[in-house]
Amino acid sequence: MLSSTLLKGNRHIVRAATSRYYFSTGPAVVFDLSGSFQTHNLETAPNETTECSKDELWNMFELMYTMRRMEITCDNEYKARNIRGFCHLYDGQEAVATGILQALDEKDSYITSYRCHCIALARGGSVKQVVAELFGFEDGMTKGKGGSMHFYNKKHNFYGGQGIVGAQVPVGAGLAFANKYNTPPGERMPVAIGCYGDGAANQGQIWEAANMASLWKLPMIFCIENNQYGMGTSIDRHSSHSDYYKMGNHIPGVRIDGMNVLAVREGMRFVKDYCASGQGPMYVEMMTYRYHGHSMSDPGTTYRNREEIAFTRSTRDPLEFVKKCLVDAEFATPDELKEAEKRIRKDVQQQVMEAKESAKPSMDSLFEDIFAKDLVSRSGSEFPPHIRMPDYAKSFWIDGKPE
Ligand SMILES: Cc1ncc(C[n+]2csc(CCOP(=O)(O)OP(=O)(O)O)c2C)c(N)n1
Ligand SMILES: [Mg+2]
Repeated sequence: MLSSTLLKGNRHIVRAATSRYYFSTGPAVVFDLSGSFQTHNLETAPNETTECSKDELWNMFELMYTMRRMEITCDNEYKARNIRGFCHLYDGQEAVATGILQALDEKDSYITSYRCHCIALARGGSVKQVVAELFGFEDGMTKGKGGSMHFYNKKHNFYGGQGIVGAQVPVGAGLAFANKYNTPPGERMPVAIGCYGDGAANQGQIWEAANMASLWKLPMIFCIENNQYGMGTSIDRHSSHSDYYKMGNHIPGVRIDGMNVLAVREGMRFVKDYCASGQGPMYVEMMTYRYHGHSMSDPGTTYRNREEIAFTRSTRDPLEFVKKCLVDAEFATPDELKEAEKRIRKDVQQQVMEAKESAKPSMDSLFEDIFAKDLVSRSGSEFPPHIRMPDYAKSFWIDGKPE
């Protein structure tokens, strides 16, 4: 059942602003996090209490509710055929990204899988930019040329959005290498976090990246978002074990309640401290759940039942949890929360309308922002040589049969 425990009240903390979702001032209360963590190969552990101010908690709620509404809107727009192609939604997992983003800052590199809309939103994006990208419009975060799986924001150190399962992990280790390389010896390093799913976690490339990260003591966080399922396959069917936080073997690990945003934030502060101080990488397992199917082509109910989804929603929902924390701490009344939800819903709707007013990218722009720019003919009749176009001569059909 959802429970938040307050320990004692009214301590003052101030944290510097780094973006609209990070600022915080004002009195704080202390929340109990006991039972939220399990550790592997570690002598210390994350704090089992956390201080949180009113502004911080409101920020987390507002970001998480915006994520939830944005994903629900994407679902509707997909069903209305305004969004085509792949589309993997993040609802249910909002506390994971939000807590991570609260514990890290924008100097830390972030890379993730195809389930990336909400991270793009929080790392310098807007609902309009995310949704416009899904529509394939030029106001989108990657100018309408990336789509659902390929968000990217270098200014905010967000490196995507990867369609190939697990591919982001070695790239993440490369980002960690760069962060170490560019930091003077002895100084705290920015960390890199590579998020991937339980289904990806047994891939060979991840072991290889972990080996190098450990050997070179890279500030790399191997973050497994364990939502209990790969693409239609439960962890019992696809993994010979289920203790993902122990998968680094000698690399230390932490398992965190990924439905409790305060536990994610506190746990990730601990992990960041460890990795930034030069002790090497760490494995993190976030215990979470996704409400939608794997992607839009998966109803999500053939390999799990509706009761399981309903039970998780009613007992572990990350948004209901943060709302309960706000009310318990007397940071908000239920009416204030309803008002805020109404305001956010309206704002998301408004931004989606604005996204719809954007246009398709021009034909010319299709060949911009690619490495092989110089090879491109601008005549419009030729394509860059590295793009294999259909051979119409071979695919010409006469009377329903190939020529
Ligand atoms: C190399 C590769 N193999 C297979 C796929 C197809 N595929 C996409 S997601 C997925 C399952 C991944 O599950 P998990 O890692 O648990 O992530 P989740 O979708 O649950 O977030 C598969 C098999 C792919 N995109 N890339
Ligand atoms: Mg999964």
